[in-house]
Amino acid sequence: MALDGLKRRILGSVGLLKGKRKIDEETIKELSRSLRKALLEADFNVRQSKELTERIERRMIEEEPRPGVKLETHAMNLIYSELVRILGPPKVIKPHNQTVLMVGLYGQGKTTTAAKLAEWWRKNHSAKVAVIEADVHRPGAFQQLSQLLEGTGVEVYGEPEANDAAVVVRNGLGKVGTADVVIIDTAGRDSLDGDLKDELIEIAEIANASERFLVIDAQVGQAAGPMATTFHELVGVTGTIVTKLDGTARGGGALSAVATTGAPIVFVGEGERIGDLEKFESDRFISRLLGMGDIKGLIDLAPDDLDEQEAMRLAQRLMSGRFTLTDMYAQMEMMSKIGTLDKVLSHLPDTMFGGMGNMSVAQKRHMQSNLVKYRVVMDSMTQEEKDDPLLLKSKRIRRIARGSGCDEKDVKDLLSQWNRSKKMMRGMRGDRKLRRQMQSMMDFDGDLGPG
Ligand SMILES: Nc1nc2c(ncn2[C@@H]2O[C@H](COP(=O)(O)OP(=O)(O)OP(=O)(O)O)[C@@H](O)[C@H]2O)c(=O)[nH]1
Ligand SMILES: [Mg+2]
Repeated sequence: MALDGLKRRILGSVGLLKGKRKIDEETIKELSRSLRKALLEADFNVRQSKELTERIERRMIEEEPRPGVKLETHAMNLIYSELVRILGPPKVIKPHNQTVLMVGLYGQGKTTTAAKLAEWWRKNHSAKVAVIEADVHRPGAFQQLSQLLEGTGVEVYGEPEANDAAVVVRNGLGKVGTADVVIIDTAGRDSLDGDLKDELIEIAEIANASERFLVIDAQVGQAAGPMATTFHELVGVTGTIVTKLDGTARGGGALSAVATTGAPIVFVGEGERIGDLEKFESDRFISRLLGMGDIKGLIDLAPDDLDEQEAMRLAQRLMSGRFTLTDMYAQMEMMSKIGTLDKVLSHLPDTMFGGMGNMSVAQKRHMQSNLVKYRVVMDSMTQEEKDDPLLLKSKRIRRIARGSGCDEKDVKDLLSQWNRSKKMMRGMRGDRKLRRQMQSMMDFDGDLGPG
């Protein structure tokens, strides 16, 4: 993952709090200075770095950590929530009736990203997608785009011999404008000179696009802010796409651009191939960036009565291999305590609950009502049975159903749910990447030092 440098420096800054029980003014100042330096080095702009650290400083003074939460963890949580705040809430883009205009400077990845986006919508939403190549300046642009999309079923419109981009856009819309999503790729330049400005304004007017995406190379650095402002003034940027996050240790510049335009990051590019596109979710991005993992986010969202240690213990149990009904009960209880399943699921690795993150709203509701039922059933079981559900034979299942006022089917459903979860947990244990992730989350509390 990119932005490794920032992570290391933030951890280093927070490490200043190590072993401290109470926060003093001097330490806060030092932390603040160190954080600001970390942000600047990751290409956040000066104003933004200042605002961010001032907010964190103020919150460090005003907000007490929850009982049992270490100062370092507290600081980390504040930094996390402030970074997420900068990036704003996620943007929903409907896969129909959508015209997307791609803009950006020379070589940032517009054409590649136009193709990636087209394929993303086609594949994930079965949308009918077309791309119009409106770059009449770069020789071979149409060919580049066609090659990227070869064999995907995305329609490509272009006029390789044309020299008026506005005409190409008008013709293209006439030809493929009925697709669910139409993406328009435009020309880039070293800087936005007069000609390109006029051309872009004209295209934007004809396209009347519902989204205008600014494509920024993660390496752009401090220049990102002013560049974003210029494009924003021309076309009104609605979304930011950061490319080449696979190849750089920075990227703060792109984050600055977001703060400048207010246009959230919608996707990130992580490679040259057509599939190397990721939908952007700020909380996941930041927790990954800070190496906190997704469980950490879950804990931050939990109400005070869900104690942090309990959650950690549960995570550890889940990874330990033993998985009793009681463990599943705890897992369910934790989820129901937190209340909205959605929030929890969005913070867990997909694998952990068998891709529940992809469940529909109706499916999630169904799951929530099951939780209540299962709990009643389990209250009628002995401890032994909960520890080893395989002990339950049909006669006993009937008794439990009667005792809990449920149907036999409910008891059986619970048992098969347990069976499925157990298999999933086993699968998780075999997932080395996930294990490592979980391990680092569990170590997180005690291990905050630079490096
Ligand atoms: N590693 C990596 N390379 C990328 C990514 N996105 C684009 N590229 C590469 O960056 C180079 C430029 O990409 P293009 O899509 O042609 O950029 P552009 O903005 O259309 O360029 P112009 O049309 O010349 O303005 C190509 O070599 C791409 O393969 C990415 O996410 N990761
Ligand atoms: Mg291009």
